[in-house]
Amino acid sequence: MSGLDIGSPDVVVLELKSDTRCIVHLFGATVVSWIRKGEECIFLSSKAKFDNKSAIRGGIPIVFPCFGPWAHGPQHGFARNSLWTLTTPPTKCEDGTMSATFSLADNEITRQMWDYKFKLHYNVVLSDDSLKTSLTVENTDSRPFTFTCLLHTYLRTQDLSNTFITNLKGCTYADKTKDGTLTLEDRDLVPIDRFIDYTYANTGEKHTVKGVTNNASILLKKENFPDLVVWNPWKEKASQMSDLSGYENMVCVEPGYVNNAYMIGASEKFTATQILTVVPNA
Ligand code: TA6
Repeated sequence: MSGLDIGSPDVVVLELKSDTRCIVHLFGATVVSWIRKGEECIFLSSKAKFDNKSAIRGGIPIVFPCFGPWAHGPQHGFARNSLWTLTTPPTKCEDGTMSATFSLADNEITRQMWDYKFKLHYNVVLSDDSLKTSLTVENTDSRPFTFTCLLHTYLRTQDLSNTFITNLKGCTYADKTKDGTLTLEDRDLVPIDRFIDYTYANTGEKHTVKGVTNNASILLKKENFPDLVVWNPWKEKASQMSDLSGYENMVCVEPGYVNNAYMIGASEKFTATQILTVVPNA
């Protein structure tokens, strides 16, 4: 991966076996690699920057406290543009998985944008065939606040003409390629065959992304992330993004709590989880 320095102090490696590992960059607590049985499952742009200033292009960026354009700060909020802390180093668990935990608390910079006290906890768990990432939002303020959040997952694909997403039929999506027009999804399998920027509301707990690396499939399970965003910038938009290479080998399938803001009371916690599981040629 060009640009990623695995030896950097900002890089954390969870190695389960010689051919199964996950790499997390402390900038944004961004998962930048998930290799399962020797196959890379996550897309990371070869032009991604690792300057600890701009969001890493690819991997699993964490979106908080706002999905999309934000009046108080950068698009998709500050979580993916902040240096997180490794709170629990990679640890082999009794169930045979490898786990690590990261955290981000409010600071002068975040409070200038958004004057609330909070703590984010991010748990990454690697097993033989799965990668589980859980985001917990803790309101450490004396006041309630609202937020939207999402895991902006970039999956690596083999051939987009063989890439489809299941279990969206009957859901309504805002089509951001058509000014947010609300549309009913009537297809059993959603192809990735054009510029796509769809925000589906209240989808099911499970979606399969067919035709990813090595022509396997990835089962995406989500808990407390009611919505799902699907994005591929396609040729024209991709050519306008200086840090994106290879739109042909990626699809973003993003579990989120984005259609409605979540109101969290003082001292309350919110947790949402994504579990990605590789399903060999089904
Ligand atoms: O998740 C889809 C989306 O909101 C698209 O509209 C596009 O903006 C994409 O995220 C990437 O956003 P970024 O700020 O990372 O360039």
